[in-house]
Amino acid sequence: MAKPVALVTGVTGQDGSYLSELLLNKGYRVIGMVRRASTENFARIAHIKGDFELRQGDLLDQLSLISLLQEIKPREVYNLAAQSFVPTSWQQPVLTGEFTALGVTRMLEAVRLVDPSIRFYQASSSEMFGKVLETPQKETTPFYPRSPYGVAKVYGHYITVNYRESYNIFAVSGILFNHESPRRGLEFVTRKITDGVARIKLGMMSELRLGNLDAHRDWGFAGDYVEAMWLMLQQPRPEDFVIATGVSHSVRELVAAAFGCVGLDWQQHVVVDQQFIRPAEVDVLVGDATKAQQILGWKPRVSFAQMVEMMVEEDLKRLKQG
Ligand code: NAP
Ligand code: G4F
Repeated sequence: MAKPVALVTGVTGQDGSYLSELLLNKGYRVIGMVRRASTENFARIAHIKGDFELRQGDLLDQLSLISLLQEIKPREVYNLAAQSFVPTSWQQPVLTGEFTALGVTRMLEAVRLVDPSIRFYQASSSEMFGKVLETPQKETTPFYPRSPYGVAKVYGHYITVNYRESYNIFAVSGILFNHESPRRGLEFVTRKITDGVARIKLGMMSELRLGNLDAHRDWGFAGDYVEAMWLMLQQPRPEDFVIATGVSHSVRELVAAAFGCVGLDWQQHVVVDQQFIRPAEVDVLVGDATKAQQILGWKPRVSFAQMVEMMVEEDLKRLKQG
C-alpha cells in the first residue's frame, strides 16, 4: 500500500525536525519544503535527511505552493514556516506579515485549488493571547496580540478558521504555548540561557545579558508538542486546540534552574540589558489544555525541570566537542 504523504513547511526549524521524525516513524512519506538559500541550513534534519525528501517552495510565492501540491499530492499539510522571532517582528513588520499572515492564505489557496480534501495544520501561537483577557488561556479566550508577530498569527488563525467554514476544508489551528528543546534557535530565551550557562561553566564567557526577567511563560518540550499536531489531523472533525503544560515560570526561575544544573549562582553572571526589553511585552502566559487531553488524549511528558536539564546537558556536550 502507498504511504500517506505529508508536506511539512518550516522543516529546517525546531518543530519541523521533530515533526518529520514523528511522521517518518509512523510510516509517512515526508516531504519538507525549503526556501532557496545560498548556503544550506539543514543542521536540525541532517540525521534524517536520507529518509525523506526536500522540495523548494516559498510562502511568498503562490505558484511554488500550487506546483508543489500538484506534484506531491499530500494527504496532510503541516504549515510550520514563519518568521517566528518576536523581536524581529518590530524590525520587519511588513515581511513578518507576508510570511506569517499572508503565507497562510497562500498555502490555504493552494490547498483549495489543488485538492480541498487535503488536511491542513496551522501553527498558531499563545502569543495571540498577548495582554491576556483570561487566565488560564483556552480555545475560547479572546486574543489581544502585543507584537506584529502576534497580530500576524491572529490573521493566520482566523484565515484557517475561515477556510474551514467557507470551503469545508479540514483546516485546524494548534494554539501552542512556548515549546523548547536542544534544537531551539539560539536567540530564544531558553536556548540563549542554556547555551550561556554552558559557556560560562566551560570558561568561554563570564556574563549573560538578558531582558525582562519577570515575564512568565508556559514552557513545554517540543518533542511532546509535535505529537499534538499529528493527533489534530487524525480526528473525525476539524477543531482547534490549545497545547500547553498548564504551569508557568518566570524567566528568573528559568535562569535559576539552568545555572543550578551546573552548580553556579546566576546572580554572579546575569546582567539585565535594556536592548533586550521589548516595546510591548506579554507578561504572563499559562494555558489550559483540558480540551486536548479529553479529545486527543494528549498530555505533556517532559517536565520544565527535565527540559532545562536536557538543554543544558546538550549545550555542554556540543561546546565540549568544539
Ligand atoms: P523556527 O525554528 O523559527 O522555524 C521556522 C521555519 O520557517 C524555518 O524552517 C524557516 O526556514 C521557515 N521559513 C521562514 N520563512 C519562510 C518562507 N518564506 N518560506 C518557507 N519557509 C520559511 O520555528 P519553530 O519554533 O520550529 O516554530 C514552528 C512554527 O510554530 C512557527 O510558525 C512558529 O511561529 C510557531 N510557533 C512556535 C512556538 C514555539 O514555542 N516554538 C509556539 C507557537 C507557535 P529557514 O531555515 O529557511 O529560515
Ligand atoms: O523566548 P522568547 O523570545 O519567546 P516568545 O517571545 O515568548 O515567543 C516564542 O513563543 C511564542 C509562543 O508564545 C511563539 F509563537 C514564538 O514564535 C516564539 O517561539 O521570549 C520569552 C520571554 C519574553 O517575555 C522575553 O521578553 O523571555 C523574555 N526575555 C528576557 N530576556 C528574553 C530575553 N527573550 C529573548 N529572546 N532574549 C532575551 O535576552
